Amino acid sequence: MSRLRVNGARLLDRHHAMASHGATGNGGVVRPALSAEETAARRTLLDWARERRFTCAMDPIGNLFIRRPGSDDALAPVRIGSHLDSQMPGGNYDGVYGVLAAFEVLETIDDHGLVTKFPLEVVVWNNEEGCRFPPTTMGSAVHAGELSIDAALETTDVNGVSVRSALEASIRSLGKLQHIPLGTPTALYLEAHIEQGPVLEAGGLALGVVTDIQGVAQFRVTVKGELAHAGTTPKYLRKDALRYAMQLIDELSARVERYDDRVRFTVGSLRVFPDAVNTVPGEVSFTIDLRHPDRSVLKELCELIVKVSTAEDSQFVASVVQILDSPPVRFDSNIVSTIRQIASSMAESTDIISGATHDAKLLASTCPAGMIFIPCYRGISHNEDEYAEPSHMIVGADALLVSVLRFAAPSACDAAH
Ligand code: HGY
Ligand code: MN
Ligand code: MN
Repeated sequence: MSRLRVNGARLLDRHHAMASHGATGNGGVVRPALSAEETAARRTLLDWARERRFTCAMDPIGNLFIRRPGSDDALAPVRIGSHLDSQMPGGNYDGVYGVLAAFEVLETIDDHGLVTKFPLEVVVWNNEEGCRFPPTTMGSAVHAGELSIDAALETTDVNGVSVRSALEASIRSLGKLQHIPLGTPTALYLEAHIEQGPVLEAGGLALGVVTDIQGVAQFRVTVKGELAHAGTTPKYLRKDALRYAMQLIDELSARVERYDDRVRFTVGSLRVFPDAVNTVPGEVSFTIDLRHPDRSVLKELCELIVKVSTAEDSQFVASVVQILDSPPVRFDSNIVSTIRQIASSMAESTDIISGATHDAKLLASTCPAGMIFIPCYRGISHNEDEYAEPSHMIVGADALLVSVLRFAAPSACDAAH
């Protein structure tokens, strides 16, 4: 059998079809978790899977599992996948590339009638982005037992819609699904994803072997001042919550970024109450997204955030709630070395630490896991200009295919290599 490789044309066709769901007309998508747009993307994938007679299942938090049986079907499955939800707006590669590369792997194996010892499952994790319903990686965190399903289901978006009601509405449009319990075992998990950073492209590299995912902590800081009239209130009487929040953000970013240039500090959301042009803001809340690859440094920086934010002040009261505490993770060394050997035999590749977080981080707490990166244009992501070369999309899927066969069907793998 000639070396097994994916059907690149089919992968690109399916990628083009998927991009229609939530298309903005500016090159990207708005496909928030459990929205009509993401539900349509899920339905499209499930229909492709049903044409293949793969079985389609969902767990109680809305993760999808598309299964092709193995010769020893009682074994825990080898799982590959990513997410279909996007930022608002987002690009056409973050998450969806990994789902389509995984589905293409299953189709290629099916096309060649290969029998794998392990069952194979493509997984679509629910709400990886966490922008509609915080936190990020919600579905995989519930699957891994790191987030309670009740807390997740009760989470609401800015319009007060809960995950529970959005999930119930979405399920009604997905067609017939088997229902499986939470936390079913996984033999091993692999995820293909765009790098979302500049390293691979700058190095002229086609594949990244992900050794670690850096840690991420997220906070919401609330500052209370006093509502006042914009025209009548002199400066000395004002308790302008926005002014204080701005000073706080300046101080926090200066102190955190003094640590080293690996720190990533982002204030991505700022809410002002009452958000009126002629009223002095009485309350402001802002989020902090803090990242670092070193567990102890991240812990120290989190303590600094809380200490500085809640420092005594005669006029203002500031409170901090941590919304995510996700330490760095190192992937299983056998998985990493296998991917490294396969990737280096296929293309210019290198080891890399992921700056973005992924569902694979949560899976790594339940089974051996690993990731394969492909470059993206100028490292742009969470942006409609996100772009990956078709040739990189295909070689990434090929590396995923050979890696899956190496673990799930060792005998067939010689043919694939
Ligand atoms: O936040 C992240 O790193 C991911 O893209 N959701
Ligand atoms: Mn992603
Ligand atoms: Mn993302």
